[in-house]
Amino acid sequence: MRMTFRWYGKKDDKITLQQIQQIPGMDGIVGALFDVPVGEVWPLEDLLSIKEDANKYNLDFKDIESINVHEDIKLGLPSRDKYIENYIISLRNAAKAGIKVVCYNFMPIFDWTRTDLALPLYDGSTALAYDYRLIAGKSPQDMAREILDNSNGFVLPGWEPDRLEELSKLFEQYEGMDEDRLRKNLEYFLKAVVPVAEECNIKMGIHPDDPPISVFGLPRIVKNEEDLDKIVNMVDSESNGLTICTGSLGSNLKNDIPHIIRKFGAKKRIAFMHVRNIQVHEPWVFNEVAHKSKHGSLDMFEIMKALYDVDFDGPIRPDHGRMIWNEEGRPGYGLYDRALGANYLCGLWDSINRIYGAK
Ligand SMILES: [Mn+2]
Repeated sequence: MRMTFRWYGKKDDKITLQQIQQIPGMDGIVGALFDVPVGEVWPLEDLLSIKEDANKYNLDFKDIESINVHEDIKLGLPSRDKYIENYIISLRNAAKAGIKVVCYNFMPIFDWTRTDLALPLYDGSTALAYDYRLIAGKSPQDMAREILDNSNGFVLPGWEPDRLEELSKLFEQYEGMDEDRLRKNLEYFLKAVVPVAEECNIKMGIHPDDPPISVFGLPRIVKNEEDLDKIVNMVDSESNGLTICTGSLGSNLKNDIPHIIRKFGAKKRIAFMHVRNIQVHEPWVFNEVAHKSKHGSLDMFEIMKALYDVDFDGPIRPDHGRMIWNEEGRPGYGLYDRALGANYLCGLWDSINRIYGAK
């Protein structure tokens, strides 16, 4: 596997490539072109420029998170074909730049939802949290405003200010959309892009819904094993893959992550791993924690052992970290706690390979 670190680019990330290079065991960065509006083509030269910068610090750039899917594709509007064409050109450009994995999601309107971006934990650190009781009675606009006000001045992916201005219109467009219709729209998209991804030797990896439950009445189709089954069956190709995000799927304790890894890993359908821990207090009340098993609800050893068992050889990254040591950064994406998380995952991986035999 290759250990990676999500990086927001020279302009938008205060974390430097040198800092990432100094994290033990780090193989590469996960990047994206944040300046390209959703639906537009990703220029090859911009991808090459990230790669060149990363390579200067001995870091690979083989994984993208995310080429976002235009809302018209999710809505199944006639204009979707134009955006799918653009997506295909972006995939071809990505391949030319050496990209192997492209993460995406199919969540209507919101990429992810939290009710608190800085919940104080027992040790003075802060973490992202979700509590369904705090959403009840709130409008999406209230929610969006809260997230924008608490993002420490950073733009958060999926919560770009200009998109939020269109919230009411977007909600109107989704009126009457149920899971089946949304699923059909995903299938239409996959049938168009997966053959190209396959040709380009790229694995697409759909990110689970975060949290994996309907929020504000919007349909959600990447919530559990059953949903994942339906998705991998839409197009029979290893390029039609999954991003297994343990913190997203794991916020529903009914999702057995090691089992899910073994099942889809055996079919070579895991494109990308996001590995982090969360503490689930009761259904749909959870907060993020340090990566170590003892701090949360997930058994991180079992998760890494499952990856070992299925010979996972794709990218993995520590996911959201807490804010520690007075760091002021993009919520979930500071340097310190993610670096600690990466190191913990590397430690588990080394131990597993020592105990069960290096493959
Ligand atoms: Mn994730």
